[in-house]
Amino acid sequence: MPDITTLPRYPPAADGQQSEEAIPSHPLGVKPSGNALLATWSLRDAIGSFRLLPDELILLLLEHLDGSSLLGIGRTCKALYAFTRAEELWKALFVESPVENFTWRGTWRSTYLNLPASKAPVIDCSHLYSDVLYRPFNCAHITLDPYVTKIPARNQIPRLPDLSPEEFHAEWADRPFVLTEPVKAWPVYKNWSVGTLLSRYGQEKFRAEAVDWPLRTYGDYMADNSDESPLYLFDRAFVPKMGLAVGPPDSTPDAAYWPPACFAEDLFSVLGNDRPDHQWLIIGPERSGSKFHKDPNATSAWNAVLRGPKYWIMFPSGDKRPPPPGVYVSDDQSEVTSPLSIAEWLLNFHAEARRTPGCMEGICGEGEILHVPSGWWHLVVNLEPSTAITQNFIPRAHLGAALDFLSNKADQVSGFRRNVENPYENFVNGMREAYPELLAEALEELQKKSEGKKRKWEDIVHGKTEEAESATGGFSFGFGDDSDVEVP
Ligand SMILES: O=C(O)CCC(=O)C(=O)O
Ligand SMILES: [Fe+2]
Repeated sequence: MPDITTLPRYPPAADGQQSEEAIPSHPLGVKPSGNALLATWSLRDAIGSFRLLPDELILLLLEHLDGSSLLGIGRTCKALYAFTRAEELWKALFVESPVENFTWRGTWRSTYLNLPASKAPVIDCSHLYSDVLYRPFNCAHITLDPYVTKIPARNQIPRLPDLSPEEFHAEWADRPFVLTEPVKAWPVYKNWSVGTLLSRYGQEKFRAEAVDWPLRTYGDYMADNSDESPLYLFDRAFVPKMGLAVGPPDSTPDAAYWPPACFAEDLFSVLGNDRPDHQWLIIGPERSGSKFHKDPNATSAWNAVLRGPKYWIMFPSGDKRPPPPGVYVSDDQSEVTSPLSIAEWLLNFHAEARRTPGCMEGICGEGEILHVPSGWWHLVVNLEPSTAITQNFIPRAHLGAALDFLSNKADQVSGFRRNVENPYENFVNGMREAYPELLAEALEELQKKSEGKKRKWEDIVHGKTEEAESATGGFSFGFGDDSDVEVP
């Protein structure tokens, strides 16, 4: 019987053919559902009443079982055994009840059961046809190359040696770019490697999504896992944990790193210790990364790669622009939904994204730093095991956006300590003291924007005012685009 190894629902992207040899076969031999069409029988025939349920539902039901029940049901037949090998089940069990001392054993199942990976039974499930079981395996093994090479010239994120603060504020605050020079002078760029970090901080715990693991354990995980969406170390407390000094080298002689001059102005610094989280250490294996999102509180960011290049794909946002292909947002933009994993997004949406106006793409290599302007969507994937530092900041060009966010999206404001009761008020007070002119300009800009919206609302409800009519030279009913109309 021929093998249909490419899933109909996951066709190779038009710009990137996945060769069949690139993806090894599933460890239990499970095949994509399409193969069932030509099969004379299936392991699924033996699962009794479960046959009536779609695979997704079987997996959902199994999510309610504890470890020993999963082992038990897995002994009843080969098909259910294959279902109980789904790594997401064991990852959830492990993360729900963390243990203090454990050894990473290559898979979540082996780690949870504390058994050597070699003890996991290899049972032939080659007569099971299931996209639900095959998909995560497929996504964990696609080659990234087709997606991150042959970037069309019009999409290429500009690359420059360095920028002065004046150049940045005048021309670049709204544009992504890569700087190739400043990070090369950082001691952390020169001295950090996985080896040096492990020997100095191996026992120190760092946050990786929902778990806090010693760096040594995370290193073991990085070196040996087959996760579709690898656990990503993202620690906001690394500066005190690692005892680092951060600051300009002239005033901080033992500085480990410092923001490049063009990013040095950060208006959130007026909040002192009451500012929201703003610096993170990011470590992850190849294929780890960040799904599409915009950075918090309308901040801009820089992301400096110390080891292992990152591929970035970015889109501007705005009232009249849809989110990137494959990304869905709720009306108030508070909820963002996109496909399960980065690999799944690449397989299904990358080709369309590359053709979409506004798309910017690039690779930020070791010793380089990338600028994420306020409000831009971005998806990032590590092309090799990677170490990076990121910092969020408010440049003067985006003060208005930050004030607007803090005052009008108060429910989406994030990263402040719980005892900071009114971030907007604190920020305005701090700005009034330190930069009164900048604050006045930004508030005036916001006032104008809000009057424009009010006017538009009035126009919709009451028809255009005479003044507005004469300005546009005629009557229009005004329902053409109400996407940015807010009730005053
Ligand atoms: O390096 C990455 O994965 C990107 C991080 C990022 O986008 C963020 O910190 O907001
Ligand atoms: Fe981000």
